[in-house]
Amino acid sequence: MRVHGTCHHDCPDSCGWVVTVEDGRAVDMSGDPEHPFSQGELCPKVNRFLDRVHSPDRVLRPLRRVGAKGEGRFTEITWEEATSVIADRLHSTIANHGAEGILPFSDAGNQGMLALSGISSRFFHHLGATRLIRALCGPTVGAGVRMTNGSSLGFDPLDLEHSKLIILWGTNTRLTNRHLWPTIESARGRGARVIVIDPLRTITADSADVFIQPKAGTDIAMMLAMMNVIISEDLVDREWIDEFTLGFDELAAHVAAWSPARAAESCGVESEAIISLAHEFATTRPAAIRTLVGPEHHENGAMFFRTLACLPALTGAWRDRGGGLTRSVGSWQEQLIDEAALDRPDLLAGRSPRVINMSRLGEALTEADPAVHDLIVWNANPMVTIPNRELVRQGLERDDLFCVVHDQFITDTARYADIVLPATTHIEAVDVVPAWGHLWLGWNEAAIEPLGEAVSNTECFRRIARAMDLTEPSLYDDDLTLIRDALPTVDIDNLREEHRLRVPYPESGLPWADGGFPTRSGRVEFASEDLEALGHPRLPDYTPPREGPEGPLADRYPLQLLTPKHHLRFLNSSYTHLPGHGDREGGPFLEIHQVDADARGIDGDSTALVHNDRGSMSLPVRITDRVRPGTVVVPWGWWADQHPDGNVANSLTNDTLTDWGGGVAFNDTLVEVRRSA
Ligand SMILES: Nc1nc2c(c(=O)[nH]1)N[C@H]1C(S)=C(S)[C@@H](COP(=O)(O)OP(=O)(O)OC[C@H]3O[C@@H](n4cnc5c(=O)[nH]c(N)nc54)[C@H](O)[C@@H]3O)O[C@H]1N2
Ligand SMILES: Nc1nc2c(c(=O)[nH]1)N[C@H]1C(S)=C(S)[C@@H](COP(=O)(O)OP(=O)(O)OC[C@H]3O[C@@H](n4cnc5c(=O)[nH]c(N)nc54)[C@H](O)[C@@H]3O)O[C@H]1N2
Ligand code: SF4
Ligand SMILES: [Mo]
Repeated sequence: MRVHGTCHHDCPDSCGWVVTVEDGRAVDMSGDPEHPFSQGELCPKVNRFLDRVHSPDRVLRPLRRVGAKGEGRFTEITWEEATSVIADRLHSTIANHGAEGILPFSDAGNQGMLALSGISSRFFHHLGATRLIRALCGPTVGAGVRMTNGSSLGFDPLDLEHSKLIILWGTNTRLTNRHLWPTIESARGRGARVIVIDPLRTITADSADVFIQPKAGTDIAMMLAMMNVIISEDLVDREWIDEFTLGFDELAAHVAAWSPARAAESCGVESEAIISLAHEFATTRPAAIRTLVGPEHHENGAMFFRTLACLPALTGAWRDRGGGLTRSVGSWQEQLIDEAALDRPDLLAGRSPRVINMSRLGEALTEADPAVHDLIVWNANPMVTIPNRELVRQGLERDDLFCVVHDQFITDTARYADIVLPATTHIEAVDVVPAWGHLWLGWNEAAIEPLGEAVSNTECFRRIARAMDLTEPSLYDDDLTLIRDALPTVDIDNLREEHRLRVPYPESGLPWADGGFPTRSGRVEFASEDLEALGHPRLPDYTPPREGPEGPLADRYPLQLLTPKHHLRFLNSSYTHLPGHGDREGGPFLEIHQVDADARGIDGDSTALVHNDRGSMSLPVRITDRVRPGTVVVPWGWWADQHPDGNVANSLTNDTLTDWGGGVAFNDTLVEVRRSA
């Protein structure tokens, strides 16, 4: 039997796959050649997905902790025992401290629609638990673009096929969005040029026609100077500006002060390079800017994207198919989803529980008032993925904290759990996957029965609800009912049969050619009263990060640390612990420029201590010319026991929130490095 599914990872590609099942066992998995985006290819992570499914390390029964928190010693218990312990504890927290003492914590470990929300949201709404802001990945980009365009919608990335200039601005396409690369190569075959802008010379930068390497967090200065050049040399599209934008004169006056020479000082890119970038962008048609997530992880992350979104409006790039800005297309998909029907916020019944930002988990567990008593984690591994992780660890070590983790493995986070619940993998549960890198909504059929006693996220919360004797009927809706309710306009039987459907998108491929921007003015807002009302500059503006080379900490910690996605065989914190993945990537390391290494007596055979006030870690050194002097890199995703001293990249990272949008400034992290061996 061959069963079709759609990859669930938090990855823009949402590839189609086909699982071959014999006697109830999955014996093969391969890319679905009919998938329009992934075209039969999976990636080096998911090529070995069945090893993940059948891994001897899978958690297949509920577990109760018997060792100290963090030690990772557990004993098997029944589902009945597990859910009754959880039910008793949640009831007692609600009775003694109120439901806000419960913190649900989840991310996009499985970004299927049901895995992400549905029963879990209903359950916590019904209890009146603390609400979590999930803003680690993407919301800041959307919030920034929305302040300019009123909407975060960009164009279909496959239309890059038509582009003659493609600027990959802070995205590592060949690594993080690999199935888009053939489209870019095909545009190139027809004469398109590719420019990569990144503080790190990535594998994507290696393939570019032009590589521009600003200091991280400074691109806004470069964008302002581009606008300065485009306006002062009258390379603007006057007609488009008059018809569809607001505040051009104000913007023009403002960017007049941003000469390329001034920007060059901030971002470290020569003024000539900024000028030619401006010329090329303004004089090539169609000209596209492609971006994903990386640059949002700065204190000025939302302003980055608000400013970036001004560029295509100045030059009228939106007129052309393959011109304008293309980023996550999640919002096109979400138009099909009736979120209220899926998540049932009405179950809050007029209550308005507090909200906690996931990036501040450490603070929430150690300082929140009222305190967090119970932490329920699924779809997430915060001990590896959340900044300022030493504070997260302190919180998880609290004796009086009750922690439940629902996962497929004993992750670094699960080691701190009182109860671990076994989770299915994506071939064991039905779901629908809304992609954010292309326009196909994918069906995911369950190919095999759940292994052991593993359950899907929906079933997990149904079981906890039942153990708590909750009588709200919608907590017990089955998966197909949830899918039908959440996708009211979709023919579900057809979706299931066809394995996917293309979400509505303008046939012309021109989302904004005729304006219709849903800002208050109905125009692209170069000047924004809404931003001003929120206490931000009304015009695009560059503020250097406080934890940056121009900030007060730079004397003690002169090096800027980037912790990007780096490994072909890793997907965030997943896979690092599996054979064929972590072992083949060779272990964590510090990349440092020769100049910075020499200044510290470090060479390629050294071990270095990377440290700041939040934490420290020892790592083998790699001397590199992929970064500028002043920047160091520690690839992220490794677990504690793969690091020499048990600390991970996020032990060092900054948990300051972004200017708006609720994201976090991982990349504004200053450190010092010294030789340790
Ligand atoms: N320093 C640094 N930190 C970062 C980033 C960075 O670039 N640098 N990137 C950030 C970004 S963009 C993101 S998206 C986050 C990612 O953070 P996470 O979403 O937490 O990371 P993942 O490894 O994708 O998935 C977390 C867990 O979900 C589990 N899981 C998978 N499927 C299921 C399921 O069906 N049910 C349940 N219950 N669990 C499941 C996996 O086993 C895994 O342990 O990390 C962020 N953290
Ligand atoms: N192989 C693999 N693929 C993945 C993932 C993975 O872990 N491994 N993770 C998935 C997830 S969750 C996501 S969100 C996507 C993310 O996809 P991307 O956004 O493409 O990836 P990132 O590594 O987060 O960031 C991209 C680049 O932004 C750069 N950057 C950081 N700060 C700045 C800045 O100030 N200016 C500029 N111009 N660039 C900057 C980084 O150096 C990095 O090379 O990838 C997905 N795909
Ligand atoms: S992780 Fe991304 S590239 Fe790999 S199979 Fe899944 S969707 Fe495709
Ligand atoms: Mo992400």
